[in-house]
Amino acid sequence: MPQPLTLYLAAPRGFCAGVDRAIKIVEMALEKWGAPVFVRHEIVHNKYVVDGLRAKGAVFVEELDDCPDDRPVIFSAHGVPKAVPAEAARRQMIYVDATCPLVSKVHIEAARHHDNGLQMVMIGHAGHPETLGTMGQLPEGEVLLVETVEDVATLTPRDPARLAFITQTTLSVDDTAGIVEALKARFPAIVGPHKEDICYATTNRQEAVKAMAPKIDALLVIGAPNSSNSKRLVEVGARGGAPYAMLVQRAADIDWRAIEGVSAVGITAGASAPETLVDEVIGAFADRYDITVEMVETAVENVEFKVPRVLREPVA
Ligand code: 0CM
Ligand code: SF4
Repeated sequence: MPQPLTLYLAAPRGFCAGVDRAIKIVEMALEKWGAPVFVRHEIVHNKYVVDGLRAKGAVFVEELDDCPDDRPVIFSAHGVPKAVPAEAARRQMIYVDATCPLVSKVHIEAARHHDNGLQMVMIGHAGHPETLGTMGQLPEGEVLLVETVEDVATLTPRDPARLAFITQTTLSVDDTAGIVEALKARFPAIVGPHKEDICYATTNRQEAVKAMAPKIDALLVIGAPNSSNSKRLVEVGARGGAPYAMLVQRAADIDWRAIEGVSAVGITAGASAPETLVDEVIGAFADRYDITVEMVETAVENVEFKVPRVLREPVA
C-alpha cells in the first residue's frame, strides 16, 4: 500500500501575464514571418519553454550582434538597455519588444526621475538581464545598484538630497522592504514608488508560499536556476518554516531520498514555469504515494497584456 501524502498546490502559481504575452509574441512572430525568428536572450527563464520554441524555429542568442540584419528579432520579457533597440533600428531590422509592460513601467519611471535631475538607486541583482536592461535606460553612472542592506551604507551618490529609487520586479518582498527602509533612513529625501516595483505576480506567488509553508514538510518550486522570481519562492518557503525547500526544473530533478517520510508537500511554480511541468510533478507523486491534492489559494489573478500591434496586423 502506498503511503498517504497531501500535496498542497499554491494558487496563484506559474505563468504570469508578462510571460504569457512574451511567449505569444514569439509564436505569432514565427507565424507571421516564418522561421527563423531570432530571440535575444531566453524569452523567459525556462528551458522547457525555450526548447519548445526552438523546435518551432526560434533561434536564441545572447547579443544582437549574433543576429542577421534580415531576420526579425524579439527582445526577451526581462527588458533590454536602450542601446539595443537603437542598434536594431540603425541596422534597419524588424524587431519586436517582448519586455513585460510592468518592466517597461519601471523604465519609464527611471527616465522621468532622470529628467527631473535625480540620480537613481536601483535595488536588484547584479548581472540579471532585467537589472542590466533597466540600468541601461539611463547614461552610465546615473543608476547606482544596491543588492543588500549593507550596500546602502557604502553608496556614494552625487547629491544625497537628489535621489530616487526603483527596483527589479522579481525580488523578495520582505528583503526589499528592508533595503527601502535603509535607503530612507540614510537618504530621507529619496523619492520612489509607494512601496517598490515588485510586480503583482511575484508578490502573489510569494504570498501563497507563505500561507502554505507552516503546513508542509517540504516545498518544491518548479522553475529554472536562472529564474529570479522562482529562486525567491524557495527562500520564502524556507524562511516561512518549510523544513526542506528546493527548486526543481521538472519531475526528474526531485530528490526522493531527501524527502523520504514526508506527509505534506507544497508545490508551486515560478512565473516562467508552464503548468504541464506542475502536472508532471503531481503525476510523479501519484506514482509513489496515495495523494490528496489541496489548493492553497491566496489571490485570484485576471491580468492580461495585449501583444504589440505589428503582430495583430496581417503581413503587408
Ligand atoms: O526575472 P526572472 O529571472 O524571474 O525571469 P523569468 O523569466 O523567470 O520570469 C518572468 C519574468 C520577467 C521579467
Ligand atoms: Fe511581468 Fe512580473 Fe511576469 Fe516579470 S514576473 S513578466 S514583471 S508580470
